[in-house]
Amino acid sequence: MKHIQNIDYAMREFDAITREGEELVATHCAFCGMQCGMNIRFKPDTKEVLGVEPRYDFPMNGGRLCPKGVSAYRQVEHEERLLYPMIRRNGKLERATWDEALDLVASKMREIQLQHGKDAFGIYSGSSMTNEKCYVMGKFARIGLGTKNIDYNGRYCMAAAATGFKQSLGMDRGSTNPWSDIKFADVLLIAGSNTAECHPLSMPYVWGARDRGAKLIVVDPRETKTALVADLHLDLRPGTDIALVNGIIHVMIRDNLVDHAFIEAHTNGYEALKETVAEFTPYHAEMITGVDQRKIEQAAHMFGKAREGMVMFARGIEQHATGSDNVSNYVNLSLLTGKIGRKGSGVATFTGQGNGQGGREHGQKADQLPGYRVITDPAARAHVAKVWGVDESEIPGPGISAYEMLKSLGQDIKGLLLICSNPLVSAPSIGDIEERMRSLDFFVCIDMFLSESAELADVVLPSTVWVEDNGTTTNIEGRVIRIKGIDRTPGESKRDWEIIGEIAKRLGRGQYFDYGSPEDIFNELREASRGGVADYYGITYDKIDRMDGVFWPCPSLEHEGTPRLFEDLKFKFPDGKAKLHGFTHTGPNEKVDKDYPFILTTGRVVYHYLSGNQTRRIEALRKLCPDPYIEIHPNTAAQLHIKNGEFLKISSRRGYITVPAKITKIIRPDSLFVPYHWGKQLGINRLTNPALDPKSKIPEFKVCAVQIEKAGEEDIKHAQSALY
Ligand SMILES: Nc1nc2c(c(=O)[nH]1)N[C@H]1C(S)=C(S)[C@@H](COP(=O)(O)OP(=O)(O)OC[C@H]3O[C@@H](n4cnc5c(=O)[nH]c(N)nc54)[C@H](O)[C@@H]3O)O[C@H]1N2
Ligand SMILES: Nc1nc2c(c(=O)[nH]1)N[C@H]1C(S)=C(S)[C@@H](COP(=O)(O)OP(=O)(O)OC[C@H]3O[C@@H](n4cnc5c(=O)[nH]c(N)nc54)[C@H](O)[C@@H]3O)O[C@H]1N2
Ligand code: SF4
Ligand SMILES: [Mo]
Repeated sequence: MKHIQNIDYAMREFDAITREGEELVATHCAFCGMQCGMNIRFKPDTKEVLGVEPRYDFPMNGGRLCPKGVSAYRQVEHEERLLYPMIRRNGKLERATWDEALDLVASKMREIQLQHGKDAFGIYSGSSMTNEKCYVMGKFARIGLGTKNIDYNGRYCMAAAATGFKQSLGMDRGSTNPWSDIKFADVLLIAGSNTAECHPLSMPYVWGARDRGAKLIVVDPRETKTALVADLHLDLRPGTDIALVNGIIHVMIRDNLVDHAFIEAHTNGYEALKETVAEFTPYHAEMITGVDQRKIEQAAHMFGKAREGMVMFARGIEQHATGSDNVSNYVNLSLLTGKIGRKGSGVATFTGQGNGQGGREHGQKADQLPGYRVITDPAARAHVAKVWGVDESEIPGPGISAYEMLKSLGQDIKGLLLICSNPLVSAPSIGDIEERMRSLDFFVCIDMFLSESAELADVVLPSTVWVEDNGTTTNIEGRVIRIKGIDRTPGESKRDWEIIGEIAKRLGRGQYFDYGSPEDIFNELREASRGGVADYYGITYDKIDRMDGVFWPCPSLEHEGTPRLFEDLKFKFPDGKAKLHGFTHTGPNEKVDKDYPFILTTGRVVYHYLSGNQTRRIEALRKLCPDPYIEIHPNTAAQLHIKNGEFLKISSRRGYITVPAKITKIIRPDSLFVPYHWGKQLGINRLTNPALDPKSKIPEFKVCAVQIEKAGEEDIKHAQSALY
């Protein structure tokens, strides 16, 4: 029963061809939330990995991979893999045995907790791991270590989308629709997403819709490759999405483009929203956003008049101090026009990390238990305690969010376990965070490459790469799929869940983590999530194989999963109605002024992934984009007499870096863009503003105030020493 056929392609009938002396394992990409299907070729005797090919039998990507996908396998045999545990001795990381390293970790955990209390040891986790590993991390924090302080890198990524969806729709699954629905839209509004570079395999869906006549509206301060092909590009000033959307809503109400019957039957809050947007005439919106008012009128008509339409967005609207409200305001567009719950109508955020969806559902969030349960809810606690076989009182309460945890290092948090994240590149204001990390009493890091963060650890434990283990991830659509691995553990490396099990054993809690396989973990996760919002109970490994993945919620073994949410127009609130919220424009936390006159925004390039700890090591990718740069508009460059390639010193109130100028019309004259995949002296997060959205605690990565000047010789030398 394979019910979702996403991309049509002629080659589906062809099976992958296996050459003599090779075997294939059918798995998914290590990188973004698309989770494209791929076959990894390997030698069955030595388990050496030889190459990769796209899978034709997985509907999401149907025979295609992006540049990161085709090179992901090059991590596997990489010479810089961590192959044995290391302990810091006399200031240097030195080879140690597993027993030495694990004994030290457990004894330091005990010591710190005894001296400073249970919560003084924190866990900082990540969503590039399988559901099974993310689940184990949440459980280990609560009943292995007994700390309330666990959070994860998804706080920087999906947190605002999650909070925004909850406040509008009552629940969060990144997309209300399967990706196969996109091509049935008559209009696509894509905001703050560099789709072509960050979710390249989503582009065939966008083009599919356009082939059927759909209009494309792109909202982005930069003329990205996606904006280039748009019917309408709204090139707003970074940090002004609320004003822009208010302008669009104003026009939709004024010109009677809203669906009054839908609003009446299925939403609350319309009158208050109407009042909020009353002052946002297109002219007023233009004054704030810098977008021509005629384009705002056009967008309202294009979206309002279409029969089916999808609103899609990503970090460009989410990584703001008003991130959750930005999300809800974009969701308002769908609700006001009744475009939800149908083929071709709905809302979606582009999930970032490979398991950015599943990783935010099963308990590694500070305030959450498996199944998207709330940790303060007595019924949720009782359910999970029963599955875990502990007394409910043993489960701590909510902890602090990722950036708040980093700010507490050396103070409330004396010891840290870091797994699957590299905050010394990816957190805001890394200059400050580095100092705090150095002040920890004890710091252990689990990674497969020595990251900028791992370099500071007291103990480094080598883990395996994604294709050396089995498990599941949940993709951008909410589809649970299987990651299949090759049975190999290079050197002395171990799988994350095995390492955590070993630590738990040494803490006297081994009985709760005594799993034989990822499938054992998944079967426990199914029970723990049962009856929750993200109900995985009805999903089994076997069913995933049979159905090309299963969409949650899937509450029983007979249930076929839920590709499309809200078909019955019952939203997850007690009265079944969605909530319209009105927001007034407050703007970014940090405004430009005469000392810091430019808006800096940050993001990605197609060739690198996140902190770059994986992709900067892959030669094929590094060659295509070796170093960071700053995008600057030709007019701005001319005014400041800046030449292409010239080194610029960019400063904010928190720090500075020096990188070469890339003069390009892509960017607005009042704004600058720097990709963030590098650390140390090339880390743009030395500058970014750590202001958090109070609702979701996502940092404002997308706007801060900076100044630029031609770099002096010393700064250029310092920068050059880190360039390739
Ligand atoms: N190549 C590549 N792909 C990736 C990743 C990667 O690192 N590299 N990471 C994955 C992950 S974890 C994530 S979260 C996603 C991120 O995917 P995206 O969110 O698409 O990527 P970003 O480059 O962070 O930002 C998207 C766009 O937001 C725009 N933007 C900046 N400020 C504003 C604003 O105020 N308003 C609006 N409307 N737009 C704004 C930027 O110009 C940029 O084009 O990508 C995933 N895919
Ligand atoms: N300025 C700025 N900063 C940003 C953003 C931005 O747009 N602008 N985006 C933010 C976003 S959306 C995100 S998602 C974060 C991500 O930032 P990070 O959390 O730092 O992301 P990664 O680079 O994926 O870090 C993962 C680390 O774990 C390792 N790793 C990978 N897989 C595994 C595994 O299975 N097990 C173990 N043990 N280790 C593994 C990798 O080698 C790497 O060192 O960055 C955020 N920071
Ligand atoms: S689009 Fe995403 S999942 Fe697909 S190959 Fe590229 S990085 Fe991998
Ligand atoms: Mo992300």
